[in-house]
Amino acid sequence: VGVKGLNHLIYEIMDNSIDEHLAGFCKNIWVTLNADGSCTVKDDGRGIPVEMHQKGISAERVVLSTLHAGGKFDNESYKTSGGLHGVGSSVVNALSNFLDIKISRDGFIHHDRYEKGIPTVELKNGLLPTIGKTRNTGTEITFLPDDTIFEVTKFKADWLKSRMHESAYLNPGLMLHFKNLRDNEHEETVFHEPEGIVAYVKELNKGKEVMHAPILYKGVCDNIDVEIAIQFVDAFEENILGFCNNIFTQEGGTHIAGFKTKFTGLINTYARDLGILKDKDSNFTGADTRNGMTAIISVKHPNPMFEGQTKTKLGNSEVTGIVSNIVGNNLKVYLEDHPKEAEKIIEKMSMSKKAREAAKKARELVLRKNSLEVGS
Ligand code: 0RA
Repeated sequence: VGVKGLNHLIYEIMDNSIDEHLAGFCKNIWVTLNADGSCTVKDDGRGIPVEMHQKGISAERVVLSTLHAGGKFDNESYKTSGGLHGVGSSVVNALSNFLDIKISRDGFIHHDRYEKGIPTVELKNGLLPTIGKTRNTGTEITFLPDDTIFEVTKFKADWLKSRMHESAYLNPGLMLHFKNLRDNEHEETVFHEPEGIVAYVKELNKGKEVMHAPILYKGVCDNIDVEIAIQFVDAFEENILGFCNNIFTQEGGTHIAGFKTKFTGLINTYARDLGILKDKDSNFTGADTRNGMTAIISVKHPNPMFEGQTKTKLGNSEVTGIVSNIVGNNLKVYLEDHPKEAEKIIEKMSMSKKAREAAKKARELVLRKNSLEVGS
């Protein structure tokens, strides 16, 4: 009921439109903060189905007033639903003073409206009334959060814009149009990132000294889509962001694990083959190989399992091997095709290894000296 939850209402509606994009039918999403405090999310997808669905109720009513109705209509074309909560628009509806919906489909604009989750429009033969004709298709939802439930009712425009920008990076074919019509805040921005996660990595590394052009790996296996972008900078922090179905996996998971293990393993093999690591040398640790690394690992999974305290840890075990294979197939080729970059990157790992070993020795020396002094 705080401001985070308030903004989340928009994300739930937006995510449905993004699902429609993932299904291959929506190119634009318009999100508008209206002067009256409501928010409009519009897309140019197929439009939520309006035909009679069950017991004389329009399909749209089932989606907007039933928990977990989300993607159950058409599982085949509705593959990569975020699925974090899966209750989406019906929850937004229940938590809104009003929710108004216009669906463009089959040549008509179909209209429905709810107040605090209860429909206020009369159906005719179980069908929604139409309020005009159209050649377009799409869904337009306007809702005003319930001020008796939420502690605050003013959406955070900055958070919303960041989220829209993130969605643009993760969905390169999608255009997200932001508009603020609130008093004294008028603004219009379009988020479109045709370069996808490569552009995301560049943005994260802005102002830092980058060591090479971003590396991009893409692969599909068993209906699971994997995209990885990597760029090293001349710094020591490690910044690896994971996503599953556009959801940021704060707690990591199997995609991140698969990536890290394979990356470290392959670098060690490569460094030994080239004689950078000698027989007497120990391996690079995972942290050695990731010093200065910025990476995005984005997977699209038809049936994601989210675990952990905040359900932001990807749990699907098969993902580890798939990500690992994709890294394995591509990283070796990259290193062989880009010897100059490979040398710079591995040089940095060697430095990290040396620094780590020197620090360990120094620490041991201090501890030994200290124990001698205590003994005497
Ligand atoms: C279920 C089935 C179909 C479309 C949608 C849902 C759909 C939902 C939302 C929510 C926001 N925008 C949306 N756009 C589409 C497919 C219906 C068909 O086969 O035409």
